[in-house]
Amino acid sequence: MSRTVHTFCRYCLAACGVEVTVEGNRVVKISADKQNPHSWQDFCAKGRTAHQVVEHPRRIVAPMKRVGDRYVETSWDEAIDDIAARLNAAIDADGPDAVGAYYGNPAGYSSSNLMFMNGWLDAVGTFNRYAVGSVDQNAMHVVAEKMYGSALLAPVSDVDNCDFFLLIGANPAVSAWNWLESVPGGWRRALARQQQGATLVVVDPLRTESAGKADVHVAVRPGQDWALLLAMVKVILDGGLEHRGDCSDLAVGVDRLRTLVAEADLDDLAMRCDVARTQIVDVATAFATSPRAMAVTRTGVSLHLAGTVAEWLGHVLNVITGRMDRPGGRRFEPGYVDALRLAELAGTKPHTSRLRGRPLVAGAHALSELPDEITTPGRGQIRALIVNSGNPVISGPDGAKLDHALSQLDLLVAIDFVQRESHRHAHWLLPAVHWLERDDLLAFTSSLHDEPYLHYGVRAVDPPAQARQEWRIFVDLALAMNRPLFGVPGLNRFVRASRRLARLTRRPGLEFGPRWVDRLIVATGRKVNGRRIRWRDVLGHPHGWVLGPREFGHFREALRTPDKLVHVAPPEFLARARELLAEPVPQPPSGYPFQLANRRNRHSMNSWLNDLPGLHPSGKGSEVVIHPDDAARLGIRDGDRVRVSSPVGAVELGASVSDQPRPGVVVIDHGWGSRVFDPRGGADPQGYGVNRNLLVDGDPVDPLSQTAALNSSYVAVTRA
Ligand SMILES: Nc1nc2c(c(=O)[nH]1)N[C@H]1C(S)=C(S)[C@@H](COP(=O)(O)OP(=O)(O)OC[C@H]3O[C@@H](n4cnc5c(=O)[nH]c(N)nc54)[C@H](O)[C@@H]3O)O[C@H]1N2
Ligand SMILES: Nc1nc2c(c(=O)[nH]1)N[C@H]1C(S)=C(S)[C@@H](COP(=O)(O)OP(=O)(O)OC[C@H]3O[C@@H](n4cnc5c(=O)[nH]c(N)nc54)[C@H](O)[C@@H]3O)O[C@H]1N2
Ligand code: SF4
Ligand SMILES: [Mo]
Repeated sequence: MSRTVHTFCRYCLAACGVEVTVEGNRVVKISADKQNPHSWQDFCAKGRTAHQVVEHPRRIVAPMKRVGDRYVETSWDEAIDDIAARLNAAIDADGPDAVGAYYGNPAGYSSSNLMFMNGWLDAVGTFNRYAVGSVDQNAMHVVAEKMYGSALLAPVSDVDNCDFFLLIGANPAVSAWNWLESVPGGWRRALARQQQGATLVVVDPLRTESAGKADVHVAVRPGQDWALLLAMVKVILDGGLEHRGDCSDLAVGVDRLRTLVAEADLDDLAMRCDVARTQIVDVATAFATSPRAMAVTRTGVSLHLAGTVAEWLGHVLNVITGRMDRPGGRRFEPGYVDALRLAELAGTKPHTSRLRGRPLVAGAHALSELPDEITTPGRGQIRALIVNSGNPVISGPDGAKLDHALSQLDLLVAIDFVQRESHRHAHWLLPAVHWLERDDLLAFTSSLHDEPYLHYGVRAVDPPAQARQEWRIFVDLALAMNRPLFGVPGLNRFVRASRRLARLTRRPGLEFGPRWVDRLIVATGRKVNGRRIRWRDVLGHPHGWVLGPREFGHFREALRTPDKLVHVAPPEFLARARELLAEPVPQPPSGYPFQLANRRNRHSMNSWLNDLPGLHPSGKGSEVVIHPDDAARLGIRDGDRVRVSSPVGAVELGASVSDQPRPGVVVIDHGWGSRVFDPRGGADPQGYGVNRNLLVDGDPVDPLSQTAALNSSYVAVTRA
C-alpha cells in the first residue's frame, strides 16, 4: 500500500512543493505538488531524486568513531560522552574559544539546526563561529545592516509587475530565483514579462543561459561590478534621472553620493569594468526611466574583493530610482512572523577575531580565517571543531590550507549524511537526518518569500533508527558537558525534567524541542486577516498556505535604522569606494593572465549531489571553459588536458573551448573535487572533478564582507 505525503524541498530557497509517494518507509517517487499554491514551479531533478541521498549507499547511519585509520559504529551514549568529555577538556585547558564550529548552507534549511546550534555555542561561550556567509551572502548582510538597519532585511522581487529587469551576477535559469529571497518560478515569470514587452538585462562575464535569453548582455570584467554600478549611479544622478521624492523622503545621504560620483570619471569607470561607456549610459538611462524596474544582485556580484561596494550600489540603484516598495520593484514582505526580531533575539555579542582582529558578520567569522585560527598557538587557538552541514574545504578559499589545518585538530566532529572531503580527518562522524525525514517550520524565511506564505514541511519517511537531528545532538552535548543551553542558567534542568516527563507519560511531544519553539513562534506571530494563526491551521494546509495578497507599504515600517530612513551613503562604503577609485585600473599580475569565474551546475547543490548517479549518470566532473581566441593563442583544443594554476594551487582538467566567457576569463564550476569516503565498507573514495577553490588565495579579502576573490582570482592556463 502506498501513501502520498505533501511537503516541500529544502535544498534551496525556491522551496518547491513536492508530492512524495511512499511505500512502507521508502520513498518511491517524488514529483511536483501541483496543488501547492506558491512554490512548485521551480521543481527540478534535484528535488525529484532527493530520496537517492536518503538511500545513499555510503550513508552514515550510526555514530562512527575513528579507531586508527578505520571507523567503527558506536552507540549515541558513547559518542556524546566521548565528544563532551573532549570538548570540556579543551575548554578547561584553554578557555571556551578552544572549541569552534563551522556551519554550511543546508543548516539554513532547518530552523531548529541553526537555533539549537547557537544555543550550544552560547552554552560553550565560544566566539570561534564560522559560517558559509563569508563565501556566500555576507556582502548582502553588511549592506542591509548599514542601509536598512538589519542584516536580515532582504527586499523581495515583484517580478510580475516589472518592466525592466537588471540582473547582475545572477543566473536564475540554472540556480532558480533565490538568494535571500524566494521567488518560485521567478525566471519563468520574468521571461513571461519579457514576452509582454519587459526588458531583460543580464550583467555577467559569461554568456550564461540567462544571459542568452536577455535583450542586453553586459559582459563585465569579473570583480568590477562596483565600477559599472557606480558609473550607472553617476549617469542617473548627473542626469537628474533620480526619483526626487524617494531621494528626499525615504533616503538620507544622497548628497554624499553626489559628492562621490562627482569624484569619479565615467571613462575611468568604464575602463575598470571594461564595458563601453555608451552601453553603461544606455542601460542606466533605460533602467532609470522605465516605469517599473528592479536591480537584482547575487553571488556573481558579492564573491569578490569589492563585493560589498558592488552589492551596496545595486541597492542604491533601486532606492534612488524609486523602486523600493513599488510595483515591479523590491518590496518588504512582513510574513507571518517578525523574522528580523527573531534574528535580533538570536544575536551574538560583538567580537573581533584573535589573529586578524576582524568583527563578526551576521554572527560568524570568515572561513578564510579558520585555518590560521586552528594552527596558530596561543590562548583562543581552536583545538576542537564541529562541522555542521558543510564542506568548507571545497566551498571556501584555499581548501588545501584548511585541509591541513583540520588534520591538526585534537577533535574534529562532522554531522552529515556521508563523509566528504572536509570530513576526512574527522574523529567522529555523526549521522544527520534528511528533510524527507524531518518536520521543519522555516520561520526565519518568512520574510523572504515573494508573497505571504506559510508551509510546514512534514516528514515523508522516518529516519534511520540511529540518525539524529542536529538540534538533538546539540542539546545532548550541552547536557553532557554540563553547560547551560543558550547560556541560560537552569534551562538544562528544565530540559531534563521535560525529557523525564515525556518518558513517563510516553508522550514524546512533551520533551522540550523545536516543536515547542515553532508553536510559540506561530502563536505569537503576526495576525493574518485580523486573527492569529492557529497551529491546527498550519497543519491544515499540507500543500502550503498563501496567507493573503502581496502588500506594499511595509518597507518603511520594517526599517530598523534609528531615523526610519534608508542610509544610502554609509561612511564605510564611501571610504571603501574611494579606496577602490584610488587603485590603478586592474591588470593581471605577471604570470597569471586569466581571471577564474564560476558557474553552478543545474544538477548539483554546491559541493553535493554530484555523487548521485541519478543526476550525473556519466559521473563527469570538471572542465575549464576557455574562449576560442585564448585557446588558439595557447594552442589548446577542445578536450585537451590543461593545467590551471595560481600562486596557491594548481589543478589539471579537460578544456572546453567556447565563446561563452569573455576573452581573458576562464570558468570552472565550483563544488567539484569533493570525495565521498566509505567509512563503513572501507572501499576507495569516490570523486569527480577538481576543486577550483584550491586556486583561490584566502588572504586578501573584501574588508567589509571578509569574502575572498572566489569568482575573480587570477590564474595561468597551460597545456598539461
Ligand atoms: N568559488 C566559489 N565558491 C563558492 C561559491 C561560488 O559561487 N564560487 N558559492 C558559495 C555558496 S553560494 C555556498 S552556499 C557555499 C556552500 O558551502 P557549504 O555549505 O560549506 O557546502 P555544501 O557544498 O553546501 O555542503 C553541504 C554539506 O552539508 C551536507 N548536508 C546536506 N543537508 C544536510 C542536513 O540537513 N544536515 C546535515 N548535517 N548535513 C547536511 C551535505 O551532504 C554536504 O556535505 O559554497 C560557496 N563557494
Ligand atoms: N542548480 C543549483 N541551484 C542553486 C545552487 C546550486 O549549487 N545548484 N546553489 C544555491 C545557492 S546556495 C545560491 S547562493 C544561489 C546562487 O544563485 P546565483 O547567484 O544566481 O548563482 P549562479 O548561478 O552562480 O549565478 C552567478 C552568476 O554570476 C556570474 N559571475 C561570476 N563573476 C561575476 C562578476 O564578477 N560579475 C558579474 N556580474 N557576474 C559574475 C557567474 O558567471 C554566474 O552566472 O543558487 C542556489 N541555487
Ligand atoms: S533544489 Fe530544485 S526542487 Fe528543490 S527547492 Fe531548489 S529548485 Fe526546487
Ligand atoms: Mo549559497
